[in-house]
Amino acid sequence: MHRVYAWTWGVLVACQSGQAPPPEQTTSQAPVAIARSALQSIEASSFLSEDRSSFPAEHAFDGDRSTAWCEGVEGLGIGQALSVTLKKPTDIAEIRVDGGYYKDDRTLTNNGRPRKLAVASDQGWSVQIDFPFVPYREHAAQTVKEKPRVITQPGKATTLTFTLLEADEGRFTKDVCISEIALFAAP
Ligand SMILES: [Ca+2]
Repeated sequence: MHRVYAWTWGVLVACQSGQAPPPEQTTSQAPVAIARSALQSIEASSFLSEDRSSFPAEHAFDGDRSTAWCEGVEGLGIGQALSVTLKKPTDIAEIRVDGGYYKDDRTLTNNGRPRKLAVASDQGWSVQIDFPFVPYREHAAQTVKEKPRVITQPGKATTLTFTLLEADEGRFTKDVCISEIALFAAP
């Protein structure tokens, strides 16, 4: 079953019919950031490649908001997917996504942005992420702890697949981009 979350400014709200938001975590131990070195592989169904630059899947996991994965098919890339495989099964506690190309204000607004992503684990669970538009200036001011996040229950995964379900085109292109995805393990 899919659980659907939407976030407003820093606030996570469960949107499943009539349910209250998920309770705050009661553990005093915070989720632990999963290092790039814990990742086995990063792949995408397509990526944008232009004359002087390309936007491969690895750019979504390099810790740098000035680089991005951009899907590379015609139109908004609905159904295009990004997959990350960890070196061992891991209890995923949080997933934080930059839903757009957050290099700077112009880059963000010129390019396409995801509006809804599906996140599926190879261990059988999945969630959906809704993205309201967050202007660059507000987003850039967020620390990693403040970034909007999806809280899983937690769920175990070796491979996580992020699939574009809905997207908004940018001012100049329909190439949909994600600057960064951060994964956190249960403590
Ligand atoms: Ca990046």
